[in-house]
Amino acid sequence: MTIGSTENRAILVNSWNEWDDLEEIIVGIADYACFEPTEPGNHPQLRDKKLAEIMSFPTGPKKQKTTDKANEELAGLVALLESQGVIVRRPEVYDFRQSLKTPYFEVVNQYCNVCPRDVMITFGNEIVEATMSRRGRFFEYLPYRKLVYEYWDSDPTVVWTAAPKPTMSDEMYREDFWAWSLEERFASMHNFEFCVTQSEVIFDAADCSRFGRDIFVQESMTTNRKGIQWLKRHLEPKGFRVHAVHFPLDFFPSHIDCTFVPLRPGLVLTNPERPILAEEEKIFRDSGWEFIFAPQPTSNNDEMPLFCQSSKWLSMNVLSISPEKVIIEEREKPLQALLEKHGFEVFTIPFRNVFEFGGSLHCATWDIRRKGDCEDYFPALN
Ligand code: DAV
Repeated sequence: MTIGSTENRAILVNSWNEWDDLEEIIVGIADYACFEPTEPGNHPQLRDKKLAEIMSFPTGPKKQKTTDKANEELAGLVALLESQGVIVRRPEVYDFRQSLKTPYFEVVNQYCNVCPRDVMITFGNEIVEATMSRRGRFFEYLPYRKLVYEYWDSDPTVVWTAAPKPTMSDEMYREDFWAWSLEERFASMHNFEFCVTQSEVIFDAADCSRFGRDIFVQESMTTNRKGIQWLKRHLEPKGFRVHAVHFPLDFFPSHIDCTFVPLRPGLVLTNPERPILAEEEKIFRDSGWEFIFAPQPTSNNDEMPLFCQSSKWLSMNVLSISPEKVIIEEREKPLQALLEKHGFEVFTIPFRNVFEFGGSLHCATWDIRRKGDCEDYFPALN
């Protein structure tokens, strides 16, 4: 394999998969976070259905106390990572309270930069900024630019790519998606048409999962087929293989890391309510991969924080420090037991106050450097 040879380089950016020994990572911050705006690509809902009848989803900045609590838990993650010898960097503070007006859209405020995973991704020595899929997140790459410049300036082998920015005009969205009944969703679950159309290249970085030479990309509310095609044409000439993956029972898919989570070579944590399409499962089976079902999360969907837009499956949004060590949310005891049974050392930290900022431990981070090179974990594809 020619890609990924790390001989004789002062390497700052090098990460090929989700599990190798972690050396350097970015952890998001909650300062100036706002409620995500209602827009064609996103109709945020209050968790409490009764409350939702009398109160609309808020706009503007989140309460200082809410932001402080999230920052405290993010600081706990930083401390744990540092205690494990990992270098942790933070993005710049950015004022998400600013409204936006572009030639194609307006939003009253932006969102936050708690979840670098959604925006930024490292493919080996390359940093890619995703197109993003929602208006409130159009400029979310900006708080990471200072870090990107630092890596790019210091390490001449770093490649830096910004994927094409979409217009995010009305034509890019299918707004009636939000009004479909569950029956309609069930009937059309194999069409994989969601709130974004196929008119422009759209992807969020968190729909990608990195398995060395093979990259799996979920088609979702935040990544369309053109987005996957762009990733394919961009990455395959460099030696990667890019595969689209689908989870037909997930009617509101966004980001693969609560659905399909590799833990080490040969082992994926899978979501029992969102099985992968059979023909896509075969790719894994043929190369000897084992799937383990995540246990039911300790909260059901109604018990998630009031403003949290993610599902109970944030329980699966774990962060690997190495193929033997994984960080999970402290309440998820059944998951802890499962992982320990499979030989992992499990670290638990409180993180629920981060949930309404877009995710859990995997979402709130962006890998810069892990030990190891590009490996082929799918011999049956050769
Ligand atoms: O299952 O709700 C959430 C992903 C958060 N970035 C889910 C996916």
